[in-house]
Amino acid sequence: MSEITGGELLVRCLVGEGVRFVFGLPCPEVDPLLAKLEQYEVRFVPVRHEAAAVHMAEGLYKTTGQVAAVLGNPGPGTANLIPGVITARHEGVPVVVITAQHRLAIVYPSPPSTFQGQDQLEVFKPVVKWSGPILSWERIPEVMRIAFREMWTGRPGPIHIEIPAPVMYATGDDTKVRLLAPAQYRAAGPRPSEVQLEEAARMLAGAKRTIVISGGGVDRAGANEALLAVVDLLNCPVIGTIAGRSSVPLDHPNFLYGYGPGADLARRESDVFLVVGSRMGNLDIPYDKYWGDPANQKLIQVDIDQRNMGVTRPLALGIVSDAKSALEGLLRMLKTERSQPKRGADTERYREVARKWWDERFAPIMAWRGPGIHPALAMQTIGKVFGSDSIYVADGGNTSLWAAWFLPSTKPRSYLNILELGMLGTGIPSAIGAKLGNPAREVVCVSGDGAAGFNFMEMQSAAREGLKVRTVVFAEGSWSMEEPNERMLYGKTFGTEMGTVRWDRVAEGLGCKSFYVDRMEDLEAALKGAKASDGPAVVCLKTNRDANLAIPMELGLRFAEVYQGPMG
Ligand SMILES: Cc1ncc(C[n+]2csc(CCOP(=O)(O)OP(=O)(O)O)c2C)c(N)n1
Ligand SMILES: [Mg+2]
Repeated sequence: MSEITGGELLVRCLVGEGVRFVFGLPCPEVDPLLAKLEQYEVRFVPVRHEAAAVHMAEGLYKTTGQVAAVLGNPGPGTANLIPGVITARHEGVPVVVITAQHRLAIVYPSPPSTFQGQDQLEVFKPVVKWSGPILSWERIPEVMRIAFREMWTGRPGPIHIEIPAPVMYATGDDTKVRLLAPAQYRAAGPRPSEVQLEEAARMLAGAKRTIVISGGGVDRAGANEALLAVVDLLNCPVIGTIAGRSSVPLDHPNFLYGYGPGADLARRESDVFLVVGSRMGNLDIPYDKYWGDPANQKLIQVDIDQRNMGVTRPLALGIVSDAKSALEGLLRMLKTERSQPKRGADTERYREVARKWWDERFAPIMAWRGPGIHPALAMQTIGKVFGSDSIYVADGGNTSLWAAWFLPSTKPRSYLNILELGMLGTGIPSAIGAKLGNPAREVVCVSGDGAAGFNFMEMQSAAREGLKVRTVVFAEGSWSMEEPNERMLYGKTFGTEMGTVRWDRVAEGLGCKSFYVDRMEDLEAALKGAKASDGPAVVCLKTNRDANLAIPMELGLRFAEVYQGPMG
């Protein structure tokens, strides 16, 4: 028998769930937990803003599948967590949000006299999957089990527990509590039924033309290999959704870019769709004009969450399942189907349309010779220097569009962008989380200068923690993405002018290696310098403002339809 604190018991629960990182700031109310982290080999990473703590957890999870915990002190630290938590909720990122609380005699309700007092449970309820207090030492393991069950039910997301200081400091006999391993209190899955798999295989094998659409859920489930095996067997086109960019290799022979006429044609001609790990949200413009007439199509959708089924396109068969087991099961069934589809010719026809369209749309950019630096060409150079094995984190407005189009194909789980909430400022902290989880890999954050400003101070966290994160800031000095609407409707801009920031000089002050580039011919050397730095590095890239605004018209219009619905 030994007496342990509530803080230590909580750490044991976290470790049992695979938590290896805690992000946040210290405060007396959580010190019993912090004091024990090292003993349990959990790394505490202090931050410069609590929202960034959650974005770090997001980068770690998206690249490794590991869940982290974040901390907020009573009052302000907890309030600061909220933008990060909302982002995680939208992104389907599981995070353990731990908020501290004062002694119970002064909360719920907090009288106006309470310093840093707020009834935090009510603030968090609408933004997390589940929220609850732990009011006694004895209940810590049980309440954590409730929280983790909720976290992993359906689409994952943040859960919130609140622990008042007296419970953190309370001690109890550790032989009196039972800690259960995850498999002892929650089931794996959900799994597909054999009947569902048979039906899906029959539909696919009997189709005239099939198409596979791969969403971010494929990355999250580690189902990439199984997905490609199904694509290879069907020899049909595969489209990655906007959020699922790294779920399929862009250089796969069956890959089709989703935002152009090649993919439109493929979708319209297909009579059976297999959609995996995607809600077919507005960002993928799931409108009949691009996706075809649902009356002629059968949609098979595989998703971890019932709530994502048939949201924008009607279903023929919905399979609520973990993507990996569904695809592995489907592969097994397809192999036993007698009729094996052969569709290579169609795929090549679509790819030819896509290729021609792409080359025409981007020809002016490829021919661009200045003045200054074009963000698209800069992205290509970044890809050349950092290659296909790096983890890329994109942040910003137009900057993140150039990134999506011109950064290289990546490995699974290796292209991060906040594509559900579109929260600017996540890039740098997310890259830090990614680097913590993948110390041997290069992690490169490309960021708009607007986006960079939100959490740039975290580059100091990277310096302090010795993390070789590379950040390239596209510093044209504007909130560019907001300019076209102002110009079009009012003939002028307002509020988009940002002023000049020398991000390299700021970075220097934060303890990073820094580079400034305003000529294309110097870019490669600066990037190589950043890559060779033995600490975090920042490249301030002065790009051409007009070039950053010159999104090809047709693509710009498609993005407008994300917001406005189908036009024309
Ligand atoms: C936190 C947040 N505030 C505002 C917006 C709206 N918004 C979307 S893109 C954008 C401009 C981004 O500017 P920058 O990061 O410099 O990228 P650029 O468009 O200039 O390439 C803004 C303000 C947002 N998505 N997130
Ligand atoms: Mg900008």
